[in-house]
Amino acid sequence: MTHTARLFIGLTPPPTVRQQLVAARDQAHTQFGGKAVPEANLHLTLAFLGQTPLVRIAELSTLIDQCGFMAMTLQLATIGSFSRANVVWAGLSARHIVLDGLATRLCQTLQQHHFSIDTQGFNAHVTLLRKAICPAHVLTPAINWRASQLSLYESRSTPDGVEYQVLHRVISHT
Ligand code: 2AM
Repeated sequence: MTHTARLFIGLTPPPTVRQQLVAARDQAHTQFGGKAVPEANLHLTLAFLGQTPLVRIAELSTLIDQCGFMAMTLQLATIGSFSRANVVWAGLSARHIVLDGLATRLCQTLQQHHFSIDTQGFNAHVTLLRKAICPAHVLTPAINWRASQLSLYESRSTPDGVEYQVLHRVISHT
């Protein structure tokens, strides 16, 4: 039997940004209902790998170290939803070339190394609510996020819901 873990790579918000995301989440929850994403789970997914052999985690961590991650500033200024996935999210006001480049680079590198990866187009967002949808609107106040932590996460199902554990991180101080 191959032992696997459900993995993804994402940006981890610092505590100050997390608090602002919680405020935006609570405001959206009051308006649109659904199920609030726990504060500890708030993140921005860059690449979703799904079930991955545990023996490949060290190799994956090295590839993440080598992907050239540099801290970047993101402005979350919109609230919107994916109606098919039934989630409400906070998103960017415009495409972010550096962020898009990082997602593309990660995806290409992982594919070159034969990791199976979800290749649906990258659409940067932080999921705030599940089982809810809403019309697109402006997030006020906007959230300025100096994104300096890139993480390899394991997603685990527990009786209390899904939990994300950081298995590896890259911190950029630039
Ligand atoms: P989300 O970013 O919209 O919340 C762990 O499941 C994380 O990976 C979640 O943040 C989830 O969606 C994201 N994700 C991206 N592609 C996924 C996929 N094909 N299946 C499950 N989760 C996916």
